[in-house]
Amino acid sequence: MNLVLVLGDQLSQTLSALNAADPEHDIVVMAEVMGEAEYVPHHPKKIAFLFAAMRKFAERLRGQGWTVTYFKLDDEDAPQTLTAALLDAAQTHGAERVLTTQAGEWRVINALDELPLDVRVLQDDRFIASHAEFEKWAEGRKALRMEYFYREMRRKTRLMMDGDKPAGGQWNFDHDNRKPAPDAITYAGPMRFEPDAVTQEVLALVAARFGQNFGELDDFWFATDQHQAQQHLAHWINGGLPQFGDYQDAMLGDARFLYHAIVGLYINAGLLDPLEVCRAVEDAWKNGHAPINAAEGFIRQIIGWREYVRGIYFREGPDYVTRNALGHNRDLPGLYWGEKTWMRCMEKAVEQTREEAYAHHIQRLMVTGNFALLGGIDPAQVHEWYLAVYADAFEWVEAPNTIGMSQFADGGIIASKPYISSGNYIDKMSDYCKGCSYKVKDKTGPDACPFNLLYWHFLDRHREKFKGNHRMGNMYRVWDRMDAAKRETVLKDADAVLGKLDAGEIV
Ligand code: FAD
Ligand code: DLZ
Ligand code: SF4
Repeated sequence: MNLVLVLGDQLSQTLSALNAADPEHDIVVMAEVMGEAEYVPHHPKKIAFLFAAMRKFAERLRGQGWTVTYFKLDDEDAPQTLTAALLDAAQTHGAERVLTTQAGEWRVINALDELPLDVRVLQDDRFIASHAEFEKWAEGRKALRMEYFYREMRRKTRLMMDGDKPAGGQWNFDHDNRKPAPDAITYAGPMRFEPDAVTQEVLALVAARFGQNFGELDDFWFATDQHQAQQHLAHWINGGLPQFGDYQDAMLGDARFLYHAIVGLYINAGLLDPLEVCRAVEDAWKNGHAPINAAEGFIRQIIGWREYVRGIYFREGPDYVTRNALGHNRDLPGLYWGEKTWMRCMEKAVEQTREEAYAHHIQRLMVTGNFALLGGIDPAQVHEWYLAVYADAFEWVEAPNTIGMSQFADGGIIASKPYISSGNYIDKMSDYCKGCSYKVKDKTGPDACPFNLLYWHFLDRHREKFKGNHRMGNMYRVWDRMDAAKRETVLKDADAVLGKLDAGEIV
């Protein structure tokens, strides 16, 4: 008899560990444990989502004839860690062997590795590329650029292919995307679900145990099972997908979701299958419901970016999250946890993060991520913040996005240049600047947008590192052409902003 460990982000009927097990003899183990719930201060909505989805998944397995040992967090004598839960179940059932699908975090992989039980780890085949395939692709390449990997994945999945050519004659239709924020949004946003009895019980537990964590628990609306997640997907394909590409990078203070899919949390937890999601999107394009730039842009995020960052996480190893190529060491300012800021873009991005456990990619990359990078914040603290506050955050996907793409802390494995911008970009893509206390047009002085000041400060302080990067040559030429006195003022004003961050003053 085997124990079959199913983690909170492995809620898939097709999970390799379940496929390898025998419902007649083997016992599924699922555990809500403090060890997972508090190693970073997860957003209460994220914990509630996972616990409710775990409980419902366990019930579903039972309905299919599986025996499930399920540890609830508030059970008397509940184990505190995943390994303790397995040892407890092993003793109760006299089991010596554990089947498990590889976890999405080195911390958990290593802990399971050290168990005094025979642990058989199976590949997580919910992904399109295996570790071996990614290694084969990466081997011998000077630079691991997502775009080339993506083409391999298109060929492998046959998604949007016309024979051996990409549909529409191009692999990438991004030049049709990235439009600035529209005046109005025609999509009502993600499907919202009334908490059922299971979810309500979990909400009460989370309120009692994690109510102090950063994040609102009220107004919980996430899907918590496969069926609901599929309903939401159909709703988004119908209403959101057609304009997903156009406004993918736009930001609006009063429209938190724009045309985004809000499927990351469901796919990552296992409620939706990534390939099935892509096929549904491909069908919508084939039926003429969605334009090619929307369908291709979306599919690229899933079979391109999502698979690619996973490949990097496992290739780079456990020390990836500690990298700090730019030597940044400033503490994460309190404004990330909701303290007052005068920067409207940051205020809005953090506010919706607190309320929804969600912000879209450009808010993460070009607002909160950009500010942390320009401000020289310690990437490990930035990483922990992203891992804690988003409902879709698991280390295999969060860390490469934060450490690599956003903070350039891996020295350029993922990004060929740092994702930095002045306030100008934020102004172009959003309506944030109109209501801001700072003036986006001011380059120096007391009202100058902090992004404008810190942008040049970043470039100036990292000149040695980036002077040879031909993609940044233009930025340095503009800086060098600036009047010397003005450069001095910019650096002085930027230092004042950084000084305020260090002193814990409002910025
Ligand atoms: P959409 O914008 O509608 O995109 C569709 C899907 O494509 C997403 O659900 C996701 O599955 C996939 N996708 C898009 N971009 C990426 C990407 N860069 N990497 C991996 N998958 C991608 N994504 C996570 O799933 N978990 C994270 O913890 C996470 N942390 C991030 C941290 C930072 C600093 C940044 C810049 C990005 C991060 N992302 C993360 C990527 C991206 O921001 C989210 O996937 C996306 O915002 C989720 O919202 P959505 O489902 O509405 O996505
Ligand atoms: C994120 C999370 C949380 C908050 N709680 C649990 C839990 O109690 N039990 C569990 O099995 N999984 C949980 N998870 C997800 C795990 O942390 C996740 O499986 C690993 O980080 C690997 O991705
Ligand atoms: Fe953000 Fe600067 Fe615009 Fe204010 S002016 S919203 S700080 S980019």
